[in-house]
Amino acid sequence: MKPTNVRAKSLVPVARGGLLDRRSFILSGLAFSSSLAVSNAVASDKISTSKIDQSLPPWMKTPGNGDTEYGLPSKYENHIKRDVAEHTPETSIFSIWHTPIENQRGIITPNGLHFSVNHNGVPDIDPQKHKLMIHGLVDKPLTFDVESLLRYPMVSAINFLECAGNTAPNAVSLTPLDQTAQELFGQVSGAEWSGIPLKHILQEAGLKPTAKWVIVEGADGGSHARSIPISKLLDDAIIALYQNGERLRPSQGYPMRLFVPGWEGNANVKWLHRLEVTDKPAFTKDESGLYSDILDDGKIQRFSFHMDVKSVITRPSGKQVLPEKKGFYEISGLAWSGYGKIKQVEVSADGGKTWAIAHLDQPVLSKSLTRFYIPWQWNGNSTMLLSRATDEFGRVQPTRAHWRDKYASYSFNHYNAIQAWHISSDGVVENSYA
Ligand SMILES: Nc1nc2c(c(=O)[nH]1)N[C@H]1C(S)=C(S)[C@@H](COP(=O)(O)O)O[C@H]1N2
Ligand SMILES: [Mo]
Repeated sequence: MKPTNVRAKSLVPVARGGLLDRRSFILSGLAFSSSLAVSNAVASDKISTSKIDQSLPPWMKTPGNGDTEYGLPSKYENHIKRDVAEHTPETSIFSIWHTPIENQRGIITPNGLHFSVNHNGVPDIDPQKHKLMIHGLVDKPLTFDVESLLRYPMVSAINFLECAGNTAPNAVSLTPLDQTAQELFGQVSGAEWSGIPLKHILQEAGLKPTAKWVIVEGADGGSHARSIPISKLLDDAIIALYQNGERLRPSQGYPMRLFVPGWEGNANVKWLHRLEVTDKPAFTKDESGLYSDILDDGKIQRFSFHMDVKSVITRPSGKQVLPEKKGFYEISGLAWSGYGKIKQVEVSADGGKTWAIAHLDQPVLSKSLTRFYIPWQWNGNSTMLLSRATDEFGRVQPTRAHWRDKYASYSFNHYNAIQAWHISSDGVVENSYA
């Protein structure tokens, strides 16, 4: 970008606390030529006005290196990686890897950075030996190998995937933990998933009139399994074989997984090998234990498949530091809903007293991550940044207090409350309960 060094003239406030109309950046001709350490800070008084440097950097004076067969990110980006949640030797097989959500732009998570939850480790499956079986209440039981499935017509869709336990620390910890967006929100990712609509496979097998549910089982030692209503499988569920244009990564279920758009992560059974059509749910260990929600009155909600509407500001977010007071920043984040499209994201820069509508980046897709942003001029005082998403069905994120009223105090799945980041006067961003 060419530094133009034209100062802000028409900065249009849209809410208190310094939130600006998004055209402020463009209309005022602000140019940001030098990037600052942390956050996507915009320093209007650091715009370079020095003479253009005509000397050549060393890499312009010699031929470059050879390329590699499978590309990797720049070595200068090596610090951007997944982090694994703390575990003990007893729980080490159950691993939770968080995606560095604050370093992602757009709505697609690179495959190597997709979050991952593995109850029984990551199996090493030979695709030549892997089989998918479908049996139970069908006219004709079927067995497929990977090769024959790859010959079916496929569809693709960009969807988010979120673990029911994403952001659990904010549900259960009585005081807000000082953690990053990655640690708190990193169990959600976005990808383009390609595969075979389940309805084609179910139709081929022929459903008996009593068929209502399918018990879906993975080929990991420990056999993660879930009961899924037939209606979802006949709707938008796929047997996913590709993720962002390449075959699934082992940690995402290679060679195939169930993908049920908008539904809680654990229903998206990885390393898929068996579909048993039944008339009732099996109440597997995975659905009756860890993944049933305990309500405030002690009753248990048997199934809570949908991931509800949710959002988080990813920049600035937990443990980042705003480098400059009275600086310009772009507040940016992600919103999603397991029911459909995001209709609106509101942002507050004064702790929730006033709100402005953020800009939604295209494309805004159903059951997909949606990128929002809004310009902000920080006045240097301590404050709180919040985001509140609404989906196309009018579902709005609750406050943390409302969320906690609904569930038992120790319940932690499906936490979707409004997130607040506290900004201290020295620019430190910290997780907060508004
Ligand atoms: N077979 C199998 N499928 C599984 C799991 C598992 O441990 N085994 N983990 C589930 C959970 S809890 C989640 S959140 C998602 C995570 O998918 P990802 O690892 O591709 O992000 O996979 C689900 N499918
Ligand atoms: Mo999960």
